Amino acid sequence: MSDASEVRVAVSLLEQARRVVVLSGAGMSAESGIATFRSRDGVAGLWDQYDPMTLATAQAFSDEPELVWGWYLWRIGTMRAAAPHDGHHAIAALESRGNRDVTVVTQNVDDLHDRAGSTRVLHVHGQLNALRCFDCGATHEDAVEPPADPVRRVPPPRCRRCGGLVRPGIVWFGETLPAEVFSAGQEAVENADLVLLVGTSGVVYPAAGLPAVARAAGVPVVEINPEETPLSDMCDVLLRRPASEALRELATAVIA
Ligand code: BJW
Ligand code: ZN
Repeated sequence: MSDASEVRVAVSLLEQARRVVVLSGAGMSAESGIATFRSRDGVAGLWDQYDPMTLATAQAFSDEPELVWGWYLWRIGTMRAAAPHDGHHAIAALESRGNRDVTVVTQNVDDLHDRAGSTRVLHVHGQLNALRCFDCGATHEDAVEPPADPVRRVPPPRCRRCGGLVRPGIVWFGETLPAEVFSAGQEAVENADLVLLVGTSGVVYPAAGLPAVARAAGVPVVEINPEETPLSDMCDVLLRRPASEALRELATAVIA
């Protein structure tokens, strides 16, 4: 199919869909200035020699808490400075303008979908802002401030309950996803009329298994990603465009 006819098919699927699920990954936030995991574009000099995969583990935090906390504090600062783009707003508009239920199942640990106005956002990999104790799990409510000039090593805050180290409330490799959040996402996918798969490389499980859940339930999947992914073959429509552009075009076409 040509690009124009792929867009026409996607618009027609969206027009007929009452229950829409958006599965988003790091590419969704890229145009807001948040670096993806598997491309090194846009990563600040201080961190450009670090592979996020080696920092995003409980073992790394145990071994080098100041390095890992420094990285997350930098990312908290980046997230606060970022704003939702047209694609986030388009998803929120699909929900607020029209008779559609829209569920966002995001692997992203930022809050850009929420800040754009989407009201049903399932954060399957947790949220950067939700701090908790590494030892006892208590939530940590004290505000944290990223340093004005980024530094590599920062001691993590201490838990008020047990004195343990405070960690970001996200899901590291080898950790289980929040069970209720993930099963709500699975259920939303199974019961959807359409799934929009936006900006994910589709290599991290179990989230990468959700398009197959859609496929098994007979739900059409539209992939929005400038690059091919291991999930492309199971998608019904491929929009090889940046998220902001493709989502803006789809939403404009279906919102009266
Ligand atoms: C654009 C764009 C633009 C660019 N517009 N697009 C089954 C098989 C094999 C392995 C496993 C399996 N089940 C579990 C595993 C192990 C592991 C895993 O999946 N490993 C694989 C890498 C092989 N999974 C886990 O460990 C998970 N836990 C688990 O399964 O628990 C059960 C268990 C416990 C113990 C033992 C065994 C099992 C947990 C996974 C947690 C992932 N955590 C991270 C870090 C979060 C914290 C943080 O933020 O630091 O989550 S890893 C990182 O990858 C992050 C992301 O959410 C995740 C996915 O990445 P994503 O979003 O796809 O981003 P990228 O960068 O990869 O891709 C960006 C895409 O955007 C690209 O395609 C671009 O082209 C595109 N793009 N610009 C649209 N403008
Ligand atoms: Zn504690």
